[in-house]
Amino acid sequence: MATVEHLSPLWDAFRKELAEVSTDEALTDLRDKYLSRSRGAVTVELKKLGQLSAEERPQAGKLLNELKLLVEQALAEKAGEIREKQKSARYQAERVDVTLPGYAYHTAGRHPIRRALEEMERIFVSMGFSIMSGPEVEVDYYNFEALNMPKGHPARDAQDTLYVTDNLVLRTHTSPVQIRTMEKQKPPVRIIAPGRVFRRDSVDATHSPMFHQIEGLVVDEGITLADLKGTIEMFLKAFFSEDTRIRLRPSYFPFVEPGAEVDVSCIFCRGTGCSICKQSGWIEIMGAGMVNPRVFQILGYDYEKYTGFAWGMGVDRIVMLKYQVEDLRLLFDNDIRFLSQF
Ligand code: 2NM
Repeated sequence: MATVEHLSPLWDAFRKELAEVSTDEALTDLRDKYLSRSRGAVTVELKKLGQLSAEERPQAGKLLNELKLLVEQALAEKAGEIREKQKSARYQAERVDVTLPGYAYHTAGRHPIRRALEEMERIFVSMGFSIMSGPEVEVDYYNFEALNMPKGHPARDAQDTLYVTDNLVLRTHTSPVQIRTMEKQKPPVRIIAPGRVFRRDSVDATHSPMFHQIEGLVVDEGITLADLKGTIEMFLKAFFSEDTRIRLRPSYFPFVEPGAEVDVSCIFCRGTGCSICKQSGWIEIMGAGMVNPRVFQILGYDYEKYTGFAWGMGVDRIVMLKYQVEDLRLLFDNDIRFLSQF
C-alpha cells in the first residue's frame, strides 16, 4: 500500500544515498536504482498500483507520482551541482598566473649592418636623395677608367682588386653606380649608392674581402664645397647626434679635386679625448670631394657648366664604432649569440 508512512522511508533512503553521490557514474547508478523501467524502487511501487482497489488507487497514485517527481527533481539538482563542481575543478586546473614573467620569444631581427644602411638611407631620402644600385660584378670602365683611374694607376693594384676576367672585376667601391647614373641622367643629380664592395684582403679584425659602402653624389649648376660640407654635416648630425661637429682634412682621390677626409667629433667623449679617438677628439668617418672635372669630361658632361660633390663611407666600420665591436669578423660570422644583442 502506497501511503505517506510507507513511502517516506524510501524517500529518506534515497536522500541519504543522494548525499553520498559526487560523480556522474554514481548519479546514473542511483537514478537506475530508483527510476529504472524494470527494477527502479519507485517504478516497482508504481507497478504495484494495479493491485490496489479502485478507492485506494487515486490517492496512492498521486503520492507516488509526487515522489517520482521529487526524486527526478533532486537528481536533476544533483546533476547540476556535479557539473558546477567539475567546471570549477577544471578552471582551477587551467588557472594561469598572469603575474609570472613571460617567455622571451626568439624573433627575427635585422642585422646591425642592414639597420645602419637603412637608417642612412632614411636620412638621405629625407634630404631629397634617390637610392640607386648597380652590378657587383663590374666592367673595368665603370670601376676604374671613368673614375679617372687609367690602366697602371696605383689604386688598380692587383693586390686590392678581385678580377673575374681581364675586363671584369668585383666592384671595389659603389662609385660605378654614380657613373652609370650620370650616363643615363642629366643634372640635377642627387643620389646615394649603398651596397656590397669587394677587395682582395685577408680576413682579420679590421679587414674583410666583402664589406659595405654608401656613396653619394650631387651634380648641378653652382654646387660648391660649402654644399658638400653642409650636406655631410646635416647627415652626420642626424645619424650620430645634433651636437656632432665635423672637420675636413685635405686628401687625395683620383675622382675628386679637391678631396678631403671627413672627421666627426668623437661620438663617445664628444671631443674631449678618450681611448676610442686616441685622445684626439676626432674620428675619421668618410672621404669626400668635389667631382673631378676630368670625370665629367669622360662622361661628356659640360664641365664648364656643372660642378658636383661626392663622398663615400664604410658602413661596417661605422657599425663597429657605434657599438664598439672590436672584431669585424663578428659582423660576418652570424653567430646568433652576437646578433641577438642588437
Ligand atoms: C669617395 C670619396 C670621394 C665618389 C666620387 C664619385 C663620382 F662617381 F662621382 F666620381 N663617386 N664616389 C667618392 C668621392 C667616393 O669614397 C671614399
